[in-house]
Amino acid sequence: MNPFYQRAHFLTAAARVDQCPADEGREVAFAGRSNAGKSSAINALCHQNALARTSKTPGRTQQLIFFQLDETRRLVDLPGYGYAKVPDSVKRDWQQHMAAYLEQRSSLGGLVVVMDIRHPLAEFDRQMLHWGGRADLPMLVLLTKADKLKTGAARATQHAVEQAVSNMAGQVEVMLFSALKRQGVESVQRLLDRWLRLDDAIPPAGPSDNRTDD
Ligand SMILES: Nc1nc2c(ncn2[C@@H]2O[C@H](COP(=O)(O)OP(=O)(O)O)[C@@H](O)[C@H]2O)c(=O)[nH]1
Ligand SMILES: [Mg+2]
Repeated sequence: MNPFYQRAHFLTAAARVDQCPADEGREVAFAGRSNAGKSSAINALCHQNALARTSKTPGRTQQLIFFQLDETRRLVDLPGYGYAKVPDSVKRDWQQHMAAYLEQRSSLGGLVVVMDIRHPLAEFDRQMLHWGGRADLPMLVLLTKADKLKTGAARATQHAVEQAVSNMAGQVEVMLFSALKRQGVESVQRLLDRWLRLDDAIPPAGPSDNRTDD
């Protein structure tokens, strides 16, 4: 258990970018198509069952949900949309808001794009990675529901996605994750620590002045 992420709690929801909390401190945003497993991933990372509501019905929420970690740090659950049947007006509205948020938000320290490992790099995901790259954000592709594949197949998908994103602009990492099995939780937390600038504040477990890998 990581007590820092465990203290996450709901802060506010914003229907529009100008309703977001003050652009201060540091935050990390999570994006993903509905049903990709985004809420489950946020819950697993924060060791909570119902922080971000999970649902078997692909979502309707079009809000940015802010979770407070401490005085200056936040996680943000970005709105996604379903597989098909989204009216063009909704898509356009969403695109305007996401582009504006990713480009303008100075407290944004990184972007996590959550993908169902069985359906990675959909149009939605590529769009997010494109905007994240344009905004010069460090990014993480989180291949979740890894428990649905055998280890070899999961690793093969990870490599294929790594190949694909290496051709895109920006710094993108790719990790395997399972909310169900708690796979990848600590690796993601370590990355978020960096993006949230926690690594300076929290001393490592061992001696900090003479770290070598021996
Ligand atoms: N097997 C498995 N199922 C998952 C995992 N993460 C999410 N799910 C399931 O996928 C569905 C959608 O998850 P949810 O977190 O609500 O997706 P969201 O719409 O992206 O927030 C739910 O039925 C979850 O139980 C996982 O790691 N493994
Ligand atoms: Mg959700």
